Amino acid sequence: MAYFPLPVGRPAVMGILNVTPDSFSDGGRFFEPERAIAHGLELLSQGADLVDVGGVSTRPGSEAASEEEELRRVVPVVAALVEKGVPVSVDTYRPEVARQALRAGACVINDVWALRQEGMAEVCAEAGCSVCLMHMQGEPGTMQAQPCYRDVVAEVRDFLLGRAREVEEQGVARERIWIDPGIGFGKSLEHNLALLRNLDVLVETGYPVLLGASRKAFIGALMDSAPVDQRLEGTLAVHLLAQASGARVIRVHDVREVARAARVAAAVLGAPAFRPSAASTSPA
Ligand code: HH2
Repeated sequence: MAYFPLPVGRPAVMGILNVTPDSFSDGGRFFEPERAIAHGLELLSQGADLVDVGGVSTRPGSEAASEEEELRRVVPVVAALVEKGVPVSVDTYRPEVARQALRAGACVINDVWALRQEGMAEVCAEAGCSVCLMHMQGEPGTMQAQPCYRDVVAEVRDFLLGRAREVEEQGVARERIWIDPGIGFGKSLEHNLALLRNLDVLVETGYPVLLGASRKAFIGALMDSAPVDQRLEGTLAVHLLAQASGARVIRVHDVREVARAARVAAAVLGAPAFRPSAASTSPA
């Protein structure tokens, strides 16, 4: 599959697979390739539509691993998952990692730098893959120090539209482009809330919107400082509201719970393609 066709009537659920020693919520758990592959398959069985493989943590304050190390972490896991029929996206900003991951069968490049690295758009254009352009103010090492906007919603929208236009000029097909406000990437609590409250502004651009807020710090802050492994309810609330606003992809750690909730939400929202069939309706 060269690109990822989005489902209609419900958001695609993107399961997070961090093959890193230091990611903010699951760092180290899936660092061994066998464990990573097993977890990717588990995410699929829990209802993920695609699995997002990342080899470099972008948590606030993180330092990037080398390209060689990223390749070593990511490519074998991508190849193994693809071989087992899992649709795979790769969370990277490096063109060489994207190139090798696409060659191994990935169908989406998810880039927190919105394809700004030299050569990245060309690699994606040539492969014909889907791409996710994410907004970030600053860089992971320092982005949470003092995020500052005049109008966060307008600035994020304008940045994403500008990037979409540029990557289209570099050969990426318009229908392959997704956009993402980058929750927590150079944003305060109020910035995150403003973006979530006004997600329709991004949806109205016509590009499919991806939302990734799973277990992030602002959810903990709104849940009496709940630790990272106890933020499920907040994660559900944020992604279901994003779904109601029109998000087409939701990127989460807790795939089983979010996928089931999203299915119910889709029925309530009235998406015809997602009503249970007559045969499967029982009174219970
Ligand atoms: N968030 C993270 C990483 N990649 N990609 C997109 N498109 N949107 C996001 O919001 C996003 C992302 C950070 O979360 P996680 O992968 O769990 O942590 P880490 O960066 O520490 O590996």
